[in-house]
Amino acid sequence: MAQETVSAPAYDASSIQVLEGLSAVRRRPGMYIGSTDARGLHHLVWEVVENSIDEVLAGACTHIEVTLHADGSCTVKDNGRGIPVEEHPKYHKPTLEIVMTVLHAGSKFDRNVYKVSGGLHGVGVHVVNALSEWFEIRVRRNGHEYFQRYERGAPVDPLKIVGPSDTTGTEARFKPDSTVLETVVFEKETVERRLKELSFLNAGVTIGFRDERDDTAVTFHHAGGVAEYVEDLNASSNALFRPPIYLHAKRDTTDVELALQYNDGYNETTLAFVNNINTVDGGSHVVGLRAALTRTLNDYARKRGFVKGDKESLTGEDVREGLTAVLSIKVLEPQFEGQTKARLGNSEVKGQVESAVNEKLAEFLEEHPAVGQALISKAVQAAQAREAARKARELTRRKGLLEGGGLPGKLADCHSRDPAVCELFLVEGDSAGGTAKQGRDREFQAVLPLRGKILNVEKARLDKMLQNEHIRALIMAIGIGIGDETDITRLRYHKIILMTDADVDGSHIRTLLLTLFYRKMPLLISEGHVFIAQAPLYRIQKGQKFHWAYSDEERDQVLQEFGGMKGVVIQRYKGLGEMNAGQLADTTMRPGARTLLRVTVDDAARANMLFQVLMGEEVEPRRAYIQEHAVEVTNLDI
Ligand code: 0RA
Repeated sequence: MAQETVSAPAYDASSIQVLEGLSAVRRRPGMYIGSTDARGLHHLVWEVVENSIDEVLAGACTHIEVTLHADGSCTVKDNGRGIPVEEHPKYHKPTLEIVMTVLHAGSKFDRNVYKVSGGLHGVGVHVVNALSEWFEIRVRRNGHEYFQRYERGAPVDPLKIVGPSDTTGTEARFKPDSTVLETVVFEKETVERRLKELSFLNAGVTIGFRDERDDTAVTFHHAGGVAEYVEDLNASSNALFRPPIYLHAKRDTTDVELALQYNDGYNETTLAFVNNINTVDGGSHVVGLRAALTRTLNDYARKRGFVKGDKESLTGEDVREGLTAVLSIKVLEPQFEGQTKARLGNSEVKGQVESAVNEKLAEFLEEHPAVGQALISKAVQAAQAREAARKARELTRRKGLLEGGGLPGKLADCHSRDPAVCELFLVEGDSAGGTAKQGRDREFQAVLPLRGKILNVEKARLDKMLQNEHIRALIMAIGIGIGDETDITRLRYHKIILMTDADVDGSHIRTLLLTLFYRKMPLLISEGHVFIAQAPLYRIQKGQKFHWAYSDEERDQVLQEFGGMKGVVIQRYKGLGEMNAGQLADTTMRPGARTLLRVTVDDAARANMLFQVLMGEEVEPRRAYIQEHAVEVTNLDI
């Protein structure tokens, strides 16, 4: 097949502008994709996939296929209409080339009215192109297959027709550029999780995911959309009714979709999305949802005589106990706020969501009295437990004061009173706790030993939890309180460092603590105060020289440097308790020498999920599961 050039290359003023635009992206990638770490890297995939999702929303696409290739590149293929190749009226070049090289070229087309602005998403495919070592785009449209290759954002050749085609669609393959990004290795689980999420949020679309690096493939398709999402989230819990409640309504131009179900647990899981973006920090839509839930359930409870008089009423916490909900709204011009652009700012949306949910939920409960009954008795029980918790809290508070200063006896506090420099090490076991106390720098490092399995947070209500000696010590030491009453300005240490053994018990405690923080002190995590200390696994000695190794790979590397095994002594550390104070300080505690991993909201959310999966199962399989899925934390910090 002869290759046919669609347009002659024109190297004019507009081409120069394009090149300048691309080099701006390459100079400051963080401005476009948020960061140049793993998070930024995955943004490249989201950007391309979301363009395909726009075709789904336009009713023009049913299948998307994402492939991670062994050479480090990624392909996103869809059966949409294909990016237009026709000459662009302003630039006199194929529109495809404009989409690939110029800011927001696609937005002129009004493909999808619900755009993502003010966030890190929706920056345009040209940003992905600029940050790719190479980018090959294939478009099937008008009976032809078109192809063009770019390198670091610039076209290598003009757009060409490379063959006939009786289908339509877009196929983009790109290799992230390691000279502008810190990491270029895609994480299977991150990609898989997002694709699964998108398949729930866009009912009916089929999303295939193939990882050629380990030769695995999965397909996601959920005709039930967000309702199926809630079922999936509740799969390992006991639902109080089935199927989940599903509501759909429009207020002005805002489209509101909500699915909810209660389980017999005590925690809330609400996922909220705006134009398919997960708003992990909430925002006006979540505020509206909460207001509507409280209002509608109180009205319903009062009308049916479950709650009497004006004094008695269900609080927000009561009606959210055991709630699993997925809220997915579409907003015309969303404003995303906050550091990670993960909170919705539009104030008008609160009233829109509130009104839509009030109306539809009240209607639903009228038509399904059995569901209403289950839901209200759950909330009434929660209200009773809340009252008990209040009493327990009063008790701890008074007790804390009697003990002096409200600090737990087990805490070895530091001298400094400047929270910004202070660190709190949470150490597993009294013996490792003792070593850490000796090895620390008393000026700014405090140590709190925690013993064994702290508590089963999932099963325990707040009142139960506060009765646990370890949890109480932890809360007092951290200083910000718990639940709805936290005050982050009272934080006593800006670094809370989990120091646990690299074994099953260690990861169990870590999962528990992360879950506790995630649920009861979420700001601690979202503001980046929680860290995981990395203890070495090996000490490798040859003659006078020795090295610490923190992984098997590192061990092998050191052995290579030492020229093999001859005369080498390898000591394996199974727990923190096996090191003496000096060793622990040198390897794990002292700034400059140690490696700390900062826990992200994602990490904590994963711990939370893991925790849920583990509940109620037998001990042995649970241990195996923890070992296999131990929460990995990826964000490095020294
Ligand atoms: C601009 C206009 C149209 C489609 C697209 C862009 C488009 C972009 C991407 C990116 C990945 N897959 C895509 N599919 C389509 C509308 C074209 C028309 O009206 O025919």
